[in-house]
Amino acid sequence: MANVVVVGTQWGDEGKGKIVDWLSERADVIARFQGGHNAGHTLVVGGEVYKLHALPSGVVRGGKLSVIGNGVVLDPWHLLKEIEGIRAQGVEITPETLMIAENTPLILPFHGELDRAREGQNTVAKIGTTGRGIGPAYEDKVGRRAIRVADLADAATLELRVDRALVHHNALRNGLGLEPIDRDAVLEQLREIAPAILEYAAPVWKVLTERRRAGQRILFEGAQGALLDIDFGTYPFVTSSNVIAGQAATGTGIGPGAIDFVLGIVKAYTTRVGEGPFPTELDDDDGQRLGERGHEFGTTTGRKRRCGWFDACLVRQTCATSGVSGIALTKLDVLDGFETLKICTGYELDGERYDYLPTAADQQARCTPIYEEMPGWQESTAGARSWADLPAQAIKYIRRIEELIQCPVAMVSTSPERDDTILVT
Ligand code: 2SA
Ligand code: MG
Repeated sequence: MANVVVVGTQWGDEGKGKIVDWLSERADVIARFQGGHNAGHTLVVGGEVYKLHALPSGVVRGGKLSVIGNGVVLDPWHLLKEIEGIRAQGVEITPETLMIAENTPLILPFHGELDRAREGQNTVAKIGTTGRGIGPAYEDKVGRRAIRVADLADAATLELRVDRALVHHNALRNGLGLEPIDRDAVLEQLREIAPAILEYAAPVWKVLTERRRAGQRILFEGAQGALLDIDFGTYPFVTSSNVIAGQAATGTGIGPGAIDFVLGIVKAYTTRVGEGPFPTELDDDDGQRLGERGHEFGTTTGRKRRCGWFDACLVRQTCATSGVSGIALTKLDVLDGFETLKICTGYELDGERYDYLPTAADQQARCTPIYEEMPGWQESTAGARSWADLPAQAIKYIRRIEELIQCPVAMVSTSPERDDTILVT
């Protein structure tokens, strides 16, 4: 398969990191196309654990080009720290192995402050963000007042850009009771960091086009999940970027025709962090058990994730909006030992049956799941590497999911270790 996009099909934390790492071995270029360091991908390679937030997962493999596309919002200070940490683990990162699109908007310290100030007010405005300034940075991008990587190269442009941003931000901060921004301090910080960031700056759209023409394979690495998509997610409890597969094209500057396969990552149950509707959420022993067995704590913020049964209705919907070609089912082993498993096949709302999640927030909040029950399995599926290693009931569960979401299973992952993967050919 030539160019593959990997996207989360739920609310993030589906286990994309491992799959991306696995696929990156077969790719030449690995590109991030949205989000920022609100992502958290944990990779386990040869027993070594790598925690990545802003860097594409490809960096831990030698001989690959990792790309941060224009669809990303980049905190330059965070990035340099992350590079330093990964280097300390023995990984080589150079301008030949890492490129940042010149038109990538930056996350500045005042974006994080604004994000946290809004969240801290604990009013109706609370989203449960990661507090990393993601939303405010995207607001500035769309508001045409962002400072982009290329702006770092010219002192006069940088001043103009900072002034443009501050007009807006100081007015906003005044309303929130925050101190005005120290213009000179911001400029100084940016000038200081500019050379280190510019080292990696490149016209990514051009590099990708050339690489593609040369027959190289590109892996587009999504972060978060489709239900956090700014357009198709559970708005307003979403992240501020398009997360769905179409964004891989606009977030890097390559046409949609370049995408050969969309791999949707699907966790065998459901989790979510932050506020917002979650029809199959469990706050009983089963939910507790899913969280404990699945180690459901955020890689970025350490927050405990909300847990619930598999929602086939939602995944059918996200497979459609991302045009998923096939799915990778992850964390099946977390379900080992359950007496009975439930799968949500649709919702009931005001006496009517829905085969999709309605868009209106009040309706989303009131949807009650319609469940189908299946017997579980008592054997362990952890580490299974072929269908023959799986109990019959587990195979039935996978096949039922496939039917309900109307999308074929391309692979099954049975532990965080990269080789514990069953390929469906
Ligand atoms: P933000 O910070 O503006 O993007 O937050 C908006 C909503 O998006 C959710 N969100 C996430 N949900 C799950 N995983 C995410 N990334 C980290 C990870 C999470 C962590 O992959 O492990 O470590 O806590 C992620 N990023 C954003 C967020 O919870 C809000 O609901
Ligand atoms: Mg994650």
